[in-house]
Amino acid sequence: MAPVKLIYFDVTALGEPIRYILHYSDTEFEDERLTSEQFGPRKPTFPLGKLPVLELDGKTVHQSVAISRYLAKKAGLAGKDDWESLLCDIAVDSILDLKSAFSGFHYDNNEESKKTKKELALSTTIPYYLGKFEEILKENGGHFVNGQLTWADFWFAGLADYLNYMAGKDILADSPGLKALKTKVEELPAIKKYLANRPAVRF
Ligand SMILES: N[C@@H](CCC(=O)N[C@@H](CS)C(=O)NCC(=O)O)C(=O)O
Repeated sequence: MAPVKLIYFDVTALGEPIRYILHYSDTEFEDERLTSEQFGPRKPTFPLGKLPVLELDGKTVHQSVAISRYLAKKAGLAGKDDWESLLCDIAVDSILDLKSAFSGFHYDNNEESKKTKKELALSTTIPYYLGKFEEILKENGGHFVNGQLTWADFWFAGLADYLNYMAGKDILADSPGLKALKTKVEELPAIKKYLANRPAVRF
């Protein structure tokens, strides 16, 4: 069988949840991490010129959420029926909405509007989402979906450091449920081993 390869940048961001799922499911894979210099000439070779990209079964696929959902189904991390699978999708899309609140200011090159957007996001949208997520976790035994570990938990835990990096602070300081979930995922033996050996990352 052709080897599995994940190609992403040498950062966490959209690649990290996929790495978590691959490690958790004990999938042997090459974790290729490109610098921006290495990415440039290879960009046209990727399906939409973007990363992450996964090579498996001799095929190349892209889109981080679609890749995660596919791998999660195979790993038993996508809920036990169609309904729970929908709940996982809702949670991941909501986590990505939260991420958009951060990228909205972080990638703004105008220092003045960046500052205004950041202040607004950190005082309104971000606490709103974190508060809602805390409620969901309380109702679901500390997980996003029905008291069980799913790929939604991996998405949150895998993205959290990137969100902290964009905010420039610990955004989970007042969110004990989310903090505990992040720790729970990081303490899973396969994830713990991966994190202990992970190459140095900028975020
Ligand atoms: N919807 C895509 C977005 C992929 C994406 O925007 N990737 C960024 C890195 S996070 C990228 O490849 N940027 C380089 C470029 O667009 O040239 C996904 O979730 O995979």
